[in-house]
Amino acid sequence: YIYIYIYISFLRAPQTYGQPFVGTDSGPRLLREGGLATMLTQLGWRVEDIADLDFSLHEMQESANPANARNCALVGHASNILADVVETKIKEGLFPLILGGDHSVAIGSLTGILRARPNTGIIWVDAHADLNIPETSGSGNMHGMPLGLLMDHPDGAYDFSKLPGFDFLVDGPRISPEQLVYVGLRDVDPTERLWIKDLGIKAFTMTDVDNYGIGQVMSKALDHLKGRPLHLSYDIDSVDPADAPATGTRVRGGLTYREAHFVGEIIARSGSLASADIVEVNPSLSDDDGANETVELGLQLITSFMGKSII
Ligand code: EXY
Ligand code: MN
Ligand code: MN
Ligand code: MN
Repeated sequence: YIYIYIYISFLRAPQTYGQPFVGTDSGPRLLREGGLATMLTQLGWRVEDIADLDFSLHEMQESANPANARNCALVGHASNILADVVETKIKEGLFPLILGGDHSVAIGSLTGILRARPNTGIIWVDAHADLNIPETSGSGNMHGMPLGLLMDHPDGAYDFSKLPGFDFLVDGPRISPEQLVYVGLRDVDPTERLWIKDLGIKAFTMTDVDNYGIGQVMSKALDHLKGRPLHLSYDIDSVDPADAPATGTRVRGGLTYREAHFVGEIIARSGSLASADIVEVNPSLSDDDGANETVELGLQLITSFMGKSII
């Protein structure tokens, strides 16, 4: 026999500065303590579990915290670190599994992924479009901006030289609209809606899930990205708050427990998944039961997209 081991590298990205609540930074620790490594080993993966990435930044100027891009120096610093680690792990032949943290971690993970594999297809499973930039954001929270900042716009991509902490992205990789598919949208801001239409981004909302069923939605989504290595960015708030209460921006009317698993299962079956993030688990925003349920859901979703099948 020849044994081929495929390694996953968990990258624990305890980022919480992309949104206003404390607690999102404990997501990675709880997923790990919940037995993630064992669950993945049982599926046949070899697992590399490195320590939490250290995103601390000791000196910061007041100007690095503008109201329209809160904590941008901290988010930029973390993104720069994560981008380098993700790029390195991919080039070493590992599958990076990024445990967030809030969704601003995707700025770093996508940058690393695109440097290593520019033609990656991105499946963004989320209640939100995360397509703001500081100039369009109503909240200034950077977890609502990862795709907006990295998207290549016809009138010019975002100019990172004006955003403290983001110099490393001035000539960084950009996402072209056809590389992205949304699944699960139900809370989209007016400018995000305009951009989705103008840029022609493939978007499957909850209305589409109701109309076609999750099976057809996913087959259309995968078809749109055919031939590309896939990155799955799984925001736990895509799932209905009944099953995922411990998260910062709950929106009713989300994916059911089974729909959420089906998304993972069918992506695993495509054989093209090459990297993933799971984000926005925040145990401090719910009672203990809700926190445990949400962490458990996160673990189960990871095993689904990493290849667990029912039989
Ligand atoms: N669109 C809103 C904003 O930009 O503030 C809400 C963003 C929530 C982002 C969450 C994590 O996906
Ligand atoms: Mn998100
Ligand atoms: Mn979201
Ligand atoms: Mn419950």
